[in-house]
Amino acid sequence: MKFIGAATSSHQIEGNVSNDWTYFEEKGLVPKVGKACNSWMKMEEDIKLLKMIGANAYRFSIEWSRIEPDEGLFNIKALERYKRFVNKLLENGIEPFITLHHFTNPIWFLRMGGWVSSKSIRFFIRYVDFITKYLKEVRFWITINEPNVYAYNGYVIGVWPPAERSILKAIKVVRNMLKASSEAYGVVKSNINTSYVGMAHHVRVFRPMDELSKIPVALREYLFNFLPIYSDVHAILPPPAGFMENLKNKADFVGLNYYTKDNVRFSLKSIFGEEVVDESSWKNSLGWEVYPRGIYEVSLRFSFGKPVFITENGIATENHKERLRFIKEHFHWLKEAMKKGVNVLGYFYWSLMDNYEWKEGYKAKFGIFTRDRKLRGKLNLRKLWEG
Ligand code: IFM
Repeated sequence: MKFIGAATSSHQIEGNVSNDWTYFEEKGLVPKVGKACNSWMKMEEDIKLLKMIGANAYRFSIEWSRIEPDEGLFNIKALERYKRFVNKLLENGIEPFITLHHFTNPIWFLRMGGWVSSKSIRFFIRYVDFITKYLKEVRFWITINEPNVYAYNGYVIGVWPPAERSILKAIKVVRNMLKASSEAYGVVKSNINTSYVGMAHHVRVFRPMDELSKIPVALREYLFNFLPIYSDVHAILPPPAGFMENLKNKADFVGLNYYTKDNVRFSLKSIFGEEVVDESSWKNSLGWEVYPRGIYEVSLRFSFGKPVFITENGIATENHKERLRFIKEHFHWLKEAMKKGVNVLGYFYWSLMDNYEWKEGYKAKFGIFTRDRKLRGKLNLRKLWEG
């Protein structure tokens, strides 16, 4: 495997941001982020951490609200900060993988209707153009992270900003994000012709509890897993996000964020059925079932013949030995997928250090390092992969 490293996102680690999440913090919807890991001030220290774990790649995101705090007004100083960081990574032999959108938005963007509005595409493209004209040394770009999770939490169950509950809006959000990503692909390519561009998709294994439960599983499988990836790799918008219309560009690779398996039972209360907890299974500290074989299943099912990056995979635990076991078992199954022909080019552990886990605040400990950058126990990703 060529690239091995860890992943983070701007809102979760940088600290002192002002965006739609901090706006909804004030309304009491989500926990306060505060200083997070203070990475905006200490980015360079994060490079030392990456070297300690044998990483040759780092996936992180750019905070749109820092770059364009007011509509159309770009903050070049903020972009220079990222550029210095990128160059430091490269000097240290670490390949930067930049995510352009990882859940958070500038407040003005939210006021303009956010991702529900069709104007969102134009706004996003302008921002992407500004970034990629300037950061030409970066080859690997992830346009948008987990549109399915973003739309579900923000617009279906309303537990994330902007706290809406409308299936119709959720569909518009997914549609606009997929269109924006496809257009962004063209912009990145025209600014950096050596670039490699795709999305990061959250995928789950869904297990039906019995024959009848195959119905809600099929629905989840289609809407949550299949639709965004299919659209990304084929440049076609399937229903209900579209009418099979063509998009502008196809992704170069499939990025998969894999964490867990949901056991699903048919229920008259919801077309999506209900989740059933398997008491005997291995779970992370948030109660998510740990199912290492799943990384094999999703890689086989969703690679669509494209190169694959595991853009996220991780466990919330404070137990170092448990984290080691988690990584080893996922590596085992990833190698099995490669034996079956999946072209896996890279793996990113989530996360480099404990950080702000959205609705859960700071209680989930996904980090190899703690929030104050202490190593939990010896861990070298490259050696674990090769061993
Ligand atoms: O922390 C998140 C990340 O922002 C997106 N993917 C899942 C992670 C763990 O929940």
